[in-house]
Amino acid sequence: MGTLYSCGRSRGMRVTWAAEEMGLDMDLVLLPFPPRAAAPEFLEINPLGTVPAYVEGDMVMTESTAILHYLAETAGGGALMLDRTDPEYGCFLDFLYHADATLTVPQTVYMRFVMMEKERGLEEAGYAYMRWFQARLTKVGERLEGRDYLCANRFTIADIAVGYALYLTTLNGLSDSLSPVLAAYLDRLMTRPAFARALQREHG
Ligand SMILES: N[C@@H](CCC(=O)N[C@@H](CS)C(=O)NCC(=O)O)C(=O)O
Repeated sequence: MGTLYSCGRSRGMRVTWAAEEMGLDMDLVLLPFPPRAAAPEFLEINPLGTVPAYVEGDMVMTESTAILHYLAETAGGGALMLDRTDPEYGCFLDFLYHADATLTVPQTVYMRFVMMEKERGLEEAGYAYMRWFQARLTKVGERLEGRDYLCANRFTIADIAVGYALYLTTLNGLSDSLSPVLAAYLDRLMTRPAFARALQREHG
């Protein structure tokens, strides 16, 4: 059994949600935010101080989407993935990586400069990243026209990875950026019992 170090509602929620979908047991260690400053002992596990960090034996993983990929392959029996022979396999990987690099990172820059560190006087940069994020929603929006899930007509970890990026808008006030198609998709994901259990596990 592995151990997940995380903070409530952080990108670690991708992992707690996936674990609930898979019925996978893992220890969850919740840290105060930001762990880099509030839990300095965590730097011994992840020198970056970021969450999530997933530890299994000697292995330490610190990228939420890579952890999803690893668990879906090794513990989930492939049920939440597409096989590499699937015609949509490339598309599946593309959305898996798109989730953090393109859809989450610009929101974190917005949150940093507009919400958390206003005193730095970089709000304009934060708003520029907000607009960047809004424009980048086009690809998932178009993909979900007429589809319930991103790939192969079924729920996969690509939906968890992208779904978390959309869920983040409900925490940072950017949910008006979601088109009706994206808002309906997010609702569909958030009503999954495993999503509710993951929230419950993180917050009691
Ligand atoms: N690409 C990494 C990013 C990890 C990351 O930056 N996590 C944020 C929380 S969502 C964090 O730990 N921030 C605190 C900090 O930067 O010190 C992932 O997806 O896991």
